[in-house]
Amino acid sequence: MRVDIVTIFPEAFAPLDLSILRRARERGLLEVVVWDLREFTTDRHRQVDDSPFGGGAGMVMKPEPFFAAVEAIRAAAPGTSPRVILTSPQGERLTHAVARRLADEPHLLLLCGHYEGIDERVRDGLSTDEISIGDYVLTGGELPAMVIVDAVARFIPGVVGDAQSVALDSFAEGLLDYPQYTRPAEFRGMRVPDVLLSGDHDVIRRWRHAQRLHRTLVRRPDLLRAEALSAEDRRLLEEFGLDSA
Ligand code: 9D3
Repeated sequence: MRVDIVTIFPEAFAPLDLSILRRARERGLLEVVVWDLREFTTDRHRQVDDSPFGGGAGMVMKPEPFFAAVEAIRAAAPGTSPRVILTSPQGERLTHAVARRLADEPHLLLLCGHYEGIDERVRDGLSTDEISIGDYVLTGGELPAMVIVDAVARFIPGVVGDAQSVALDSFAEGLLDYPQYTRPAEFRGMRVPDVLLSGDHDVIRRWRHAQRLHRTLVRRPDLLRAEALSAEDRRLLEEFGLDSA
């Protein structure tokens, strides 16, 4: 997958050179190109924003540099037609399902906004999608763009070493994770549950599943969909003393 990112802060994307994403890029599974929006201005002051028509506080990001940047990126990647994603607090909320859908695309182009907002013509004439990462206000679209790249990259085959961990991941199954332990078996008086030391893998599997259900019921009952629960799950939930969703 190719990902192009347009931003006024290219240095903010240093984290994409770390860890799993670095390895994905080195292996050619993911190609990320970061573009400086200011390079696409034509005036002496390299101005990317201006005051709003109609008045009001703050500044609005000008449309021309975004259009010029997207045109340059399209020319640099002929043949593919990118999804053009505007990061914005007003976008569709990023979820597991949205990330998985985007991972099927060969080319994503992310536009990072700032200030009070972006000229509406960028939204109308340039973007195909608008995505928010959650209901809180950030100072810009850079962190959201990195969150999107990270969440999407996990679904590219080969990026996460263990494909099973992607398939079984909390939100894929609609359940939170079970508690995990490693050595030592006792630490500062806190013991690892005996069942995990028993060696009985069938019992362990059932214990872990019950833990996931219990955790999800207590912490995130909104994730429990009745139709995704087996008869055994419903029995367990009743045993926990509460009704399922
Ligand atoms: C909703 C606030 N807007 C009203 C004037 C102004 C505004 C605030 C912050 C416009 C843009 C921003 C910068 N945030 C993003 O660009 C952003 C974002 C976010 O703030 N929260 C969650 N997801 C995203 S995606 C892009």
